[in-house]
Amino acid sequence: MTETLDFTNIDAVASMRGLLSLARLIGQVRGPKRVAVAAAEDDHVLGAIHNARLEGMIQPILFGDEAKIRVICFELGIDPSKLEIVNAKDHAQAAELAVRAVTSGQADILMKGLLDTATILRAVLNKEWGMRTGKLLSHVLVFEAKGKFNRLFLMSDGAMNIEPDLKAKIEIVQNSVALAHALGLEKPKVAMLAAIEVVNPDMSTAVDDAIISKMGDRGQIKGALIDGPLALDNAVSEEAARIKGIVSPVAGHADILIVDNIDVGNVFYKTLVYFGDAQVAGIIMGASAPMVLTSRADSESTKFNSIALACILAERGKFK
Ligand code: COD
Repeated sequence: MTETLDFTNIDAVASMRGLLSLARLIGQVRGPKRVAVAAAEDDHVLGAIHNARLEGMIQPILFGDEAKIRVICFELGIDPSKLEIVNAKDHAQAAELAVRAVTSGQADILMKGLLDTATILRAVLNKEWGMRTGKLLSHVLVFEAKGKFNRLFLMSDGAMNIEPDLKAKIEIVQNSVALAHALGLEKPKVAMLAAIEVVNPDMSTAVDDAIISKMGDRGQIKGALIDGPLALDNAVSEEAARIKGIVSPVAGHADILIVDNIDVGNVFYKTLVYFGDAQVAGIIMGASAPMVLTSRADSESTKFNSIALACILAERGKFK
């Protein structure tokens, strides 16, 4: 059985505010949802898929190197006769076939397997047969830092948008807020992260943060309380916010952390996992179906949690 999030570790305050734990949400998956996996020839991917199938959460269709998939199934003790496997000659074809399975209605969810992130994202963004909706697609990480905070956090974007400009950042905020709403948090608190908590005109990203914060105040971005720039400590620690004298409903209580670029977000995400032992799930929002986008080196439990998150979003029809 895969290691999943602890069902008992639910902060009563967070629950009252509507933000359940990821584990409790996983327990709400009704399933099964049909998942198209691109380049499934990977043991963590197949392990997670197998466990999710046994839990009744998913019905997978595996695209990729059929011979390798069968060998890995054999090594893991998985019966391949229970799986639909479609051979693909290379990663690009596996990505295209998996995306087409989603757009043709054969699958409800897309999942990245053992291939380059850019390869599958280019397939998703394909103008003729991809999963575009006219919105910006962005990655949102859902994480639980056990022993430190008894609530979920969302962080974006550490995996898709490389150097988002102001317009892209606004959509990144909106996609994260949509995910928080889908998870039951009615009015998430969004912190626009920076190295400082004052607006320094020499730091263009902090200026963007201040603009987005003001757009939130004016109701131009709805359904959330937004503040920034905020440094990470002031965003999540009441004490740090108090010491700095920051008066803000978001400071010390942020649910959503927005970073300036992919490098900050990716290092943040991997620091959580490698130094913080956090439980995480990752998803692409804004496409025509939920997409599970995890790193190739991510653990089986991260992949399982991400599949469960995608199932919940597919069930609720809330992913764009
Ligand atoms: N949402 C919607 N449309 C988009 C997005 C987006 N996030 N990004 C690009 N597009 C559209 C553009 O408007 C344009 O029409 C077309 O796609 C091509 O745009 P380019 O030229 O910017 O796209 P690419 O193919 O050069 O790059 C898109 C990628 C997503 C591949 C690129 O941004 C990328 O490599 N991102 C990082 C992925 C990665 O390596 N992550 C690693 C961490 S796991």
